[in-house]
Amino acid sequence: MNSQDRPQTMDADWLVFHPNPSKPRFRPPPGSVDAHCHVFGPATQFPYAPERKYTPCDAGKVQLFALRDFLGFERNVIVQATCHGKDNRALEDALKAAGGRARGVATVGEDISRDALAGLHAAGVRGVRFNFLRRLADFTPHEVLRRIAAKVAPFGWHVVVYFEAADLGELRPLFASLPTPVVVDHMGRPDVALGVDHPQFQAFIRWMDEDQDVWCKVSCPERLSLAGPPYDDVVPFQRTIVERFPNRVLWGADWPHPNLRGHMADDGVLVDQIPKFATTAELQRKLLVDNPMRLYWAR
Ligand code: 0GY
Repeated sequence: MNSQDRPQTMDADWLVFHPNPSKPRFRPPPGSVDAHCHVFGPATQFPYAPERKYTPCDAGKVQLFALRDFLGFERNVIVQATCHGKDNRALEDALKAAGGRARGVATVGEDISRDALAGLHAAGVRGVRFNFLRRLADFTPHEVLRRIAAKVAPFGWHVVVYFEAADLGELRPLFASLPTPVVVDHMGRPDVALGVDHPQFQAFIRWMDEDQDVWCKVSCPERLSLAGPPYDDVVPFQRTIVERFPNRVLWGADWPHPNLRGHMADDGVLVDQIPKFATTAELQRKLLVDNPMRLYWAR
């Protein structure tokens, strides 16, 4: 069987998103944006990419928009997941169906034309994503990434990056060379066992201090936590970043939570974590409304 022929059915060990998340007690401020979530398939309409490293369960736009409303959010930023490769059709379809209430982050190759980028822009795409986790994507040469960033910069887009904390030192020169803002997924995946004072997390903070074009998603405690729900061991990391960089932080639920192991996150519990690290109404408004609106809806 070649990769094109791989079954589109979800992996045997795949954890499906929570069937009935709890209703959060925390009420997000009006106009709140869930700035990191995905759509998967449905595979019959939008097949998963041949080069994917995993095959998820279908998790489409209808379910995403229902969750948005249930959790008390008004908008989504839908991020292209690696299982769809550079085929952004499921993303575009969801953006168009959202009627202006969603923006997108796509994955593109360096051969993409200006017209194709303009089409993505019209659909609501405002960024491209580069993934540096080998379990998720094959290595793309840095010069190719730079050329893609140069192509999207004139559209006012930014670059979203997903990497492991240990790789930041090696990647910083690449990020510094990009002509766009850089948005970091999941706080650069700190090792929470090390604590916020450890040089690893302090290097991340120093980077954000030194480069005003770096933004951070204080998301995915469910991936980083060693303690499990309600993920209190991740709060000091989130709180440090939110209080120090209140104008460059975003939050996302990461539904449908690809590749979780051990447990499936309750999206309501994730929302109820927000006031633990964004402790004032002003910080919450910046995190959930002002910042994502500036980055995704003002361009
Ligand atoms: C996330 C995290 C993961 C997956 C992806 O694009 C993806 O496949 O981002 C992960 O496995 O850690 O942000 O959804």
